[in-house]
Amino acid sequence: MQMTRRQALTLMAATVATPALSAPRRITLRPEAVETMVAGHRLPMLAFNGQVPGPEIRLTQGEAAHIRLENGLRDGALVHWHGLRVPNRMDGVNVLTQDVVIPGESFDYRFDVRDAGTYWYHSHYLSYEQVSRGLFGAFIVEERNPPEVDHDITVQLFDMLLGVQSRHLVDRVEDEPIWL
Ligand SMILES: [Cu+2]
Repeated sequence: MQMTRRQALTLMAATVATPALSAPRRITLRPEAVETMVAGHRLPMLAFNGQVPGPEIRLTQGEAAHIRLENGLRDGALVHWHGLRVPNRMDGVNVLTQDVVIPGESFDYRFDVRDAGTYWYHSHYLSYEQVSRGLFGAFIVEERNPPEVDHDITVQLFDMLLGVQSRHLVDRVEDEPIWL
């Protein structure tokens, strides 16, 4: 069966679209350890608000972002707003722009979203591990006067390389890799 591009996008949206937060003006992101079943493998993941990818953040151009990071990890945490123009102290880069948020502590990110577009947010502390375990999400800034479209959907693609015991290769780099 031939599929149109729109049909394919709709199908993909049904499987991977991430729910938007209902109250975007005051947002809390809480990273914590979770276990997720993927293709029969129980994987130790890290999730913002219990979900991988994290919740989609959707604001309107010119709006103020008030986003509290509550660290529910047993490790440090930070959030970097990839591609967004933010004040340097809000950029979420360990050592360079802020101290890491220790377990149980929180940090309030405050910035105005100046540019409409499709962005993402992600951990910037031990990101080779924390991002690859799931600490990332979509950040959409809508135009003040958005164009008319049939559908506006978000699709995020994410792959993981696992070892033979379903261990993430961050843990066991000597494992023989398998592909999901
Ligand atoms: Cu980035």
